Amino acid sequence: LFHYHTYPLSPNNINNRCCSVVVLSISASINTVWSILRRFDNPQGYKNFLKSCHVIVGDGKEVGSLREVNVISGLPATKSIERLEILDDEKKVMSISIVGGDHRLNNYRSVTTLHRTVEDDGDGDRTMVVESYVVDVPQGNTKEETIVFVDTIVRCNLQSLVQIAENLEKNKRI
Ligand code: A8S
Repeated sequence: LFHYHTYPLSPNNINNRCCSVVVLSISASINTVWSILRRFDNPQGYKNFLKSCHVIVGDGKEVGSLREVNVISGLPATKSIERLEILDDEKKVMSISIVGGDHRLNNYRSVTTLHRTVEDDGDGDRTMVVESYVVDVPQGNTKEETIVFVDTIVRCNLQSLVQIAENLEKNKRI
């Protein structure tokens, strides 16, 4: 599954592209986590920086579907147009690319994969979520600044995914 997190970088843009990866462990089953993550039509279900989302092309499940997301106020952007690149219910892989919007993240692509792991201390299900991305370094910024900015957003999103999945899992057990 980890080969999904490799990106072709051509020699002529390697200097102004950057990539990174965020990994978190979740105390919930892979199916519970996937049920939240797979909703291309509802990213605001766990991403706190988003206020709304509309699918504008496709059904939100087929590759090539487009969504327009509206960002909460206070951020350096108001909206983003995003394309579904991979949605694999069997392998639990999702990938999106950003194709428009009024932000500075050009040629952004991310891949999120889920991995079943075992609990150290008990018999509960655990899932590891791995999200990697590649993006152009905006004019006037360094690679390091770009990675700090994007890692912060991705980490916030995944931390929120952890909370929601763990709550859903607890409620299922009752
Ligand atoms: C995601 C990942 C990212 C989203 C970023 C990096 C974004 O929605 C926010 C601020 C921006 O400046 C860019 O998986 C953009 O959502 C929160 C509007 C794209």
